[in-house]
Amino acid sequence: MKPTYYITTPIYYPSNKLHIGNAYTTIACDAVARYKRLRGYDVYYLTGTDEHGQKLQERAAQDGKEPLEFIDPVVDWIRDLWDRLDISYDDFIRTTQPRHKEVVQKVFQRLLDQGDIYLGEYEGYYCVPCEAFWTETQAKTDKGYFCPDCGREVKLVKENNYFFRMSKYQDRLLKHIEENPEFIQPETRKNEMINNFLKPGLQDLSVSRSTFDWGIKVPSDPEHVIYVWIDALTNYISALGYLSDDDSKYRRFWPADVHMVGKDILRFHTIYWPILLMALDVPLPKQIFGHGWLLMPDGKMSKSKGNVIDPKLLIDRYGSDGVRYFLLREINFGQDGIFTPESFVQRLNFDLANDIGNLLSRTATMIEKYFDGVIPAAEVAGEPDDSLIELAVKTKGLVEEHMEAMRFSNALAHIWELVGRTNKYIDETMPWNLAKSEETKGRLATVMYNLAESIRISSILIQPFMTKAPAKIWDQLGIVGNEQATSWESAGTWGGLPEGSTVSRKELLFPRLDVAAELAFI
Ligand code: ME8
Repeated sequence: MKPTYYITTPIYYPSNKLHIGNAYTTIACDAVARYKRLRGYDVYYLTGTDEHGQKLQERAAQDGKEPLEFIDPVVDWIRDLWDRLDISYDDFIRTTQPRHKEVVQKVFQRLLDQGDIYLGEYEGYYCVPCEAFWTETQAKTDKGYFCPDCGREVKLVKENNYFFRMSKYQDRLLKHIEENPEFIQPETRKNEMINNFLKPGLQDLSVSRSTFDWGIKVPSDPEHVIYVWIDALTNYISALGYLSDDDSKYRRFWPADVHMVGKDILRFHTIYWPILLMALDVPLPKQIFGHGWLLMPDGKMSKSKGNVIDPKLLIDRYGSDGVRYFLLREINFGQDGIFTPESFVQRLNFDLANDIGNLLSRTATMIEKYFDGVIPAAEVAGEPDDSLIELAVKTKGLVEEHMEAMRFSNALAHIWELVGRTNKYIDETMPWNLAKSEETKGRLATVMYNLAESIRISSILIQPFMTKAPAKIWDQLGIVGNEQATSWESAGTWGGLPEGSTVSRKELLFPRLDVAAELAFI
């Protein structure tokens, strides 16, 4: 039996079309899912949409629509976005699906029956965009009451609500976090959660609302809908069939290996969610990774600032590989990073068109010219071959080391070091000179083989990040369908490229962009 790996994205609010910030998390998860599959894991990759709550109800009403009438087309748009980005998810959960609603109701009822949930009166502040409750002290400023997370004004609400006894589990959670250093990543965010939220002490959490009705009803008291975060977080187990007739996936894949989230929602995932699971006596996820923001030059992307970038626009013009590569290479995953049109066009030109695209095209051209397109056998040689080979065979291990720690940018940097080294190898060996004499034909053959072999290794290692380029490269190297020469394992050994394969130069892997024209476009 293969080892399992369960990875999740946040389930996004379909209150608007998504922007590249949301796509960023999903692309990162996709890189991990693909990487783990290549390493032989049975991967379950879950994504979906978070469809209840006051924000969505208000948003639909703005357009004069019923919630689902508004949401359905947005969800279609989102699924189309994931298709265009080649997101290899295994399941897409919508919180309005019966399979999810039934589980949420059972969970709520169980917690009510065992006394972890009780009815009380809530008075406090509510942030609709974040769907978050705040106390007077948390929300108060000199100018009024504002959400500490997003800075928007909060509403005072007074309702009869159900409450969850969070404080009962607080010490257990603190102990768990301290004893499991991998639980909250990156490390700095862990301290933030402990010092800002856990150490000051948890208040009981209001887990129902009764002043609007777009949500899952409390089974024993249908005047109340279940708080949207309790509803949403449960998706991670409802999608696996927890408490349902067929819970085989739950038994196979839970606990999750990683919940990938933006730092904005780390609090919900590292405090509410584990406590809910503890109350249900369900094992906790192994890791919650809170990554940084994708920023625009003028700050965080937001609709009101008008600085959001529509990912479909970028994909249509530059291809999904370009978008995926840029986001994973440009930004250190745990940290904030800036999207600038200049850096985007530059990376596509330098890293993709020049470095790898040109390397493939030059190599294929030379093999066609000097060897009629047939990859020749290599002869034994010394430098600079040895140093190229040494770097090529160690790159796989370095990529793996960084992928295990979600350091996508470092993993890519190592692959590009190999690509760069291979380009330098052309300058060092000067094949055009070797081609001048019959005597150096053997040396020329070795150089050609080494170039093609180094490209083969790089093309295998880029698979988690780019979905289209690897097959295009294999096509040009004549190894499409050759499982052995394209397997992940084979990237760790030199010589996997069979001599005698036929090279055929095709269209450029990545076209070179006209900087001025593209800056005008983005
Ligand atoms: O919070 N940079 O959904 P949401 C990086 N429904 N990532 C960004 C980003 C940016 N500028 N903007 C958004 C919700 N994200 C809830 C989640 S989960 C049980 C419920 C990403 O549509 C990031 O992953 O507001 C962030 O956490 C998520 O989108 C928020 O998506």
